[in-house]
Amino acid sequence: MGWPTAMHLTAKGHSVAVVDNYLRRSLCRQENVEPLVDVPNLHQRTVIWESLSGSHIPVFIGDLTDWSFIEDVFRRFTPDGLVHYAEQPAAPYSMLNRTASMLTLRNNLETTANVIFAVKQFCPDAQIVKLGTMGEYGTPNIDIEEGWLDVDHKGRRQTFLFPRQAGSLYHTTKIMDTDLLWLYVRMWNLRVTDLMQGPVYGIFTDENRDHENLYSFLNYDELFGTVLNRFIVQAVAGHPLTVYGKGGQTRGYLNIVDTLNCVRLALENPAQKGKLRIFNQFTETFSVNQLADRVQKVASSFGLKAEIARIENPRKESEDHYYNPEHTGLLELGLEPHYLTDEVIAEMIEFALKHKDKIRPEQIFRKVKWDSDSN
Ligand code: USQ
Repeated sequence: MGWPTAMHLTAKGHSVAVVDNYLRRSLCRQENVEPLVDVPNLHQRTVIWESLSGSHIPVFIGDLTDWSFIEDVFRRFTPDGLVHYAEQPAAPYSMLNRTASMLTLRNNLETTANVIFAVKQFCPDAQIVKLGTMGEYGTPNIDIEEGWLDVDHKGRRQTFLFPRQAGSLYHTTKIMDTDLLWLYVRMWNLRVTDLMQGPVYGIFTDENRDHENLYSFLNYDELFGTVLNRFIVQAVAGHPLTVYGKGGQTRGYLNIVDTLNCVRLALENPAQKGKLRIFNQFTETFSVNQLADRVQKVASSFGLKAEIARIENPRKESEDHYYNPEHTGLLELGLEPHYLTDEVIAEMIEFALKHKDKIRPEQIFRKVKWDSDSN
């Protein structure tokens, strides 16, 4: 999401620099799960974008867990606001084995802590927009509020962070990030927006639509691919759609176009100083079964069969649960949702069909069991 966000913000008139250590690319290579379409490196992408838009985006390649690197970045480009995406982003990867778990823990917590310290030192008025996850809340049997819960207890009342109970180590690091941010909002009067995002789908944005070299990654493998993107590629590859367990797992989803708008709206309408503002970032909820049915239906209009397979769930999660999360904050800021229509699914299928020869079916399901002994 980093590169699409950078293009989107410059297209809206903001000055943007990007920082990356290619962690996701290198983990994908290490695990032999490449995205569907290879994309150029950031230097090459910025040259293409500058030729199309006239916007120059400085690139800093390095690791945000390295304090001397982050100091250097903030000295050379001191922002009014920053978007922190610098995390190992895959729940299944975080449950792969001990090495992957430790990498996720170290990377995600250290980058968040370094960002907090850098903001305090170099730009204490800048807002941190942090990408959290709806998975922080888990699937509780009560309505999920937008970040906070009023608790009445023995005749007294206080507002607390909404109870959080995640289903993977990755999601748990995001809970820990929220706790770190909340501590330093209270200690140092920072301004922070924590975006609890659901799974994102889609490829095309206003900025990349006609330029394949500017696309974001489309992973369809079991480790880095999210469910809808996976189902689309599976339908095209003739692989049965991999519904885990009963398929009643319900999540809040959003189109990549809405993700970019949510992040921009949060930046352009910053949280007050001393406030941790939390938004639930999704536009509609679906169960896995509903997504599989939708993909099956649209795939059939392309002459694709798309069988649905209910396979043993490699994860440990509720497969049949209550799910009613609030999500009004971003709509109040002006978000105009792009919903999951049949046309959107069809556009994704067309994209996957165009790249059908690059699909490697062995990437689709490699049976990473979340409670496996190899962990
Ligand atoms: N699922 C299937 N079949 C598949 C893949 C997934 O049934 O082939 C199910 C999963 O078991 C889960 C649901 O679909 O119940 C969503 O899984 P996912 O892989 O699309 O998403 P998840 O692992 O939860 O993580 C993704 C992103 C993560 C983001 C999160 C938002 O990778 O970065 O934080 O979505 S949320 O899920 O709301 O926590």
